Amino acid sequence: MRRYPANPAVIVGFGALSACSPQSALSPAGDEAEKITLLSWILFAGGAAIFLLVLAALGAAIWGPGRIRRALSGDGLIRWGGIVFPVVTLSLLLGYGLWLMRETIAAPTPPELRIDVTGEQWWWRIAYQREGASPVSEANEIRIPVERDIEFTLRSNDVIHSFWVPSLGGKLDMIPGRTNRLRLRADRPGVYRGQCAEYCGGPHALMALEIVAVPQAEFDAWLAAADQQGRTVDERLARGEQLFLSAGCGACHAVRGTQAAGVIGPDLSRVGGRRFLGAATLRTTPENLAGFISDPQASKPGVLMPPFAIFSGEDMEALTAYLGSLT
Ligand code: HEC
Ligand SMILES: [Cu+2]
Repeated sequence: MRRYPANPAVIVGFGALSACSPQSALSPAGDEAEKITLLSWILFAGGAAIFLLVLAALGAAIWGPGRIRRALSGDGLIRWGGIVFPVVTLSLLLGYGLWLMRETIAAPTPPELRIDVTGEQWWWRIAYQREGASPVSEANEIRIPVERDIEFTLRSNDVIHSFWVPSLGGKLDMIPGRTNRLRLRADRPGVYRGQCAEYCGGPHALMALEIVAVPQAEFDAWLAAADQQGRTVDERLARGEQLFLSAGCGACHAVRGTQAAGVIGPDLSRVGGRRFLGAATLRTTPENLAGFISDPQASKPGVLMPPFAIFSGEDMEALTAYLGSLT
């Protein structure tokens, strides 16, 4: 059998990575997540205590004096330790967990913002609901104002997905034909990474998302700018837009202010302003845009976008410059 060297650098490295990971239920950045962190620690501590107790009983059963060994092998231990103890502990924990999470399920106050999130294979369709105005379509990156109660309306268009941003709160399944609601709140600005938490086929592991929490004023300005899209562009960007429209990208993608109004793929109206492409798979750079367009399978195997290896170098430059300008 091969033994792995216990390299302290590796162990310390992993420890440090997990401690500062932005996707961790143990680094909460909001009320909901704090409750879950508390519950997690209670479960860890309780689990550890029971584990030690079982080890102690095992040791006593093997090496202990005859009197203790007889007691451990009797019916009493099975009745009390095997039935009564688990039933009581698990019932108390269930009650405590439900009590702790009651506000996530039925919030007493109306939300300050509603965002619809629909699971798609393998990306996230997003719509910001606005009072007195039409919703704003987006994809994959969710902006929210800090210190506001946000209600996420979770649905699915195909199979079961699960919405989970651990630093902000619990996870909730997205089930075809059902609408689930999840309340989250970010206490401080930051980028919180999430992940589809229910296997949904193919590149499920590459179905991540980011929630970007910003101050309210910044959020309002960002959302309002959606109505001002369709700006004047320079020659190269105009060429890029024309390539985008003539290549048929608009059959699947929408860009506000253009004829492209497809709904099969992610809305690209602000794709250049997102940190990542392909549901948090690739950094948004001109090179990655070009690579994703000419061969999406290479970066996201199984993805439902066909390859477009039809563009010359110059055309691709114009196309990616255009997409990058959509912020
Ligand atoms: C048949 C439908 C279809 C066509 C046509 C299509 N795409 Fe896509 N595209 C998709 C789907 C589906 C995704 C989502 C991929 C994923 O992340 O799973 C996608 C994702 C993308 C993304 C990443 C968006 C993001 O925010 O993650 C870009 C950029 C993109 N497409 C550009 C293009 C361009 C440019 C064209 C035309 C040359 C094009 N697409 C044509 C279906 C299509
Ligand atoms: Cu999934």
